[in-house]
Amino acid sequence: MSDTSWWRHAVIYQVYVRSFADADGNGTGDLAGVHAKLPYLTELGVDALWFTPWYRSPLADGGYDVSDYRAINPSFGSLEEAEKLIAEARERGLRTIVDVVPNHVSDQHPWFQAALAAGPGSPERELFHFRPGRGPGGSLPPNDWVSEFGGVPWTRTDDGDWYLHLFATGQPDLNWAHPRVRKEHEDVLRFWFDRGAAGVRIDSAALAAKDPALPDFEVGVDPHPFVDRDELHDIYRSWRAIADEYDGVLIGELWVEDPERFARYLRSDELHTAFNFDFLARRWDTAELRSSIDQTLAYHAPVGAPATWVLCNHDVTRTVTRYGRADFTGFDFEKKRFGIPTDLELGTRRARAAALLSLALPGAVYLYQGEELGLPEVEIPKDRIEDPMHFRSGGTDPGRDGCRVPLPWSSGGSSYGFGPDGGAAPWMPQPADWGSYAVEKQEADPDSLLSLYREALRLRRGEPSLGDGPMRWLHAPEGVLAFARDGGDFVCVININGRPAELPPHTAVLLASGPLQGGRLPQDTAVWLRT
Ligand code: ISL
Repeated sequence: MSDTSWWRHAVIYQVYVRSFADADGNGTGDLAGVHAKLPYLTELGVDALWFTPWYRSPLADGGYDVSDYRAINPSFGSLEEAEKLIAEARERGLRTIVDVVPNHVSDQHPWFQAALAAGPGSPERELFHFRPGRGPGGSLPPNDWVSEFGGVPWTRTDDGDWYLHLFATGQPDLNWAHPRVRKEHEDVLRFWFDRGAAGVRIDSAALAAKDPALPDFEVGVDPHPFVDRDELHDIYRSWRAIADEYDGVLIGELWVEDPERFARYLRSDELHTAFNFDFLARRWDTAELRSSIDQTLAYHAPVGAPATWVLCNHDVTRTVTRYGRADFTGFDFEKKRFGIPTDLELGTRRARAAALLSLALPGAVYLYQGEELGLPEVEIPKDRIEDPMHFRSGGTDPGRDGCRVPLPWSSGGSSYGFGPDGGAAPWMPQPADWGSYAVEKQEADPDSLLSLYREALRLRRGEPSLGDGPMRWLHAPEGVLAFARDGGDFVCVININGRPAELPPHTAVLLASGPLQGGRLPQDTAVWLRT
């Protein structure tokens, strides 16, 4: 019998296809590469694979600019390969999550090309947000909104009309008030559920609906002209009806700050679950992390949705780097700059402890590829940066390529095993010490981060009380957090910023993120205990 609530306690591995494994040696990761590594993923012990967009795309924003949802990007493979991959992964117990991007398409999408060709006032333009400009000769953008990537979110076409793009110029926003836009996305959902997808990750899920008047932004005015608008709930209810036909899961990437408004999407007739980004934005501090955990559990409980724990993804600074930065004080999107001093040894100790913490908390966990290897954020040479965020910041923000560097599978070779030896150089350069993080090396080392993840995931599978379910805080010394699962039989203790701590009496160590000191738990270390 299929477990329809698997997503409530799953560990979902995020595959950034372009950087995972390159089987054909063209420098870009591909589906054949993922297929070849299915044994690795099975052995790691995750439950599902979430593929960042693998569709046809000019890759102006790493694939979040889709030109055809029903085709695989030719540099990644074919639709047949995707179907085969979904089926074979499922045979190994790995479910597949696909990514859909309702807010926008690529400027190469046939709809947008047709809209450009058809000209101002045409029905083709109604699928997007085209407007005349303001000011003399319409030379100013139609409103004062700011792009999510920084700068003006409007681009003027040759015929004088402007089009809205909340992200890069090559990502025109769709008009969700248009029935064809709704219908098309419903068809796309069915297309991928019919091909075996177990769920859908919904990109920028809070942005798709817009105030049709596209008014200037006014601070504090509710509703916001383009964030978290009520129209979205109706859209996601129709998606849920489709997902339910397939027992499919809807996972929202929902940037909604107010926890109560966030939770409004998590309902039995809307989204099943959504990423919780609050946790990864917190400083390495007991009070900070505890308050994030308490708040997360508090707003999920009343709606009956499981919490989720995300330490990293393809948009944020790698965990070991984040936790190794003395000045890390919260969301780093806006604060990213070149040359930030980082203590990677410290960051790695903390990332190891954070892994055990997040895997012991109630709910589901998202694991971004390379986190299990402790990869650091890479500082990409300026002339190799591709991320539109870098360019829209005027070149001050390094952008997000530094967490998207092709994985090292072997200690040597021309691309550290990412592609065949002698194949094309990886699309993003790998740093000189990349081989020291290689899978091959970590597999042979019982103390590696990969070995820690494997063991933690193995234990988690054998502990039915982990994942979804209650937890109870235990008394702990200052700087230390301790909580029990499984009616008290399973305990996680993490020393965040305290003195070396005694372990609770009558407990046996199941797993530790680092060495204990004379039986005591040092700072930046977590332990799983059986009482
Ligand atoms: O990375 C961010 C900087 O502002 C986030 O706000 C990010 O833009 C937001 O999380 C939405 O991200 C998603 O949609 C983007 C894409 O670039 C990201 O990679 C994706 O995760 C546009 O499709």
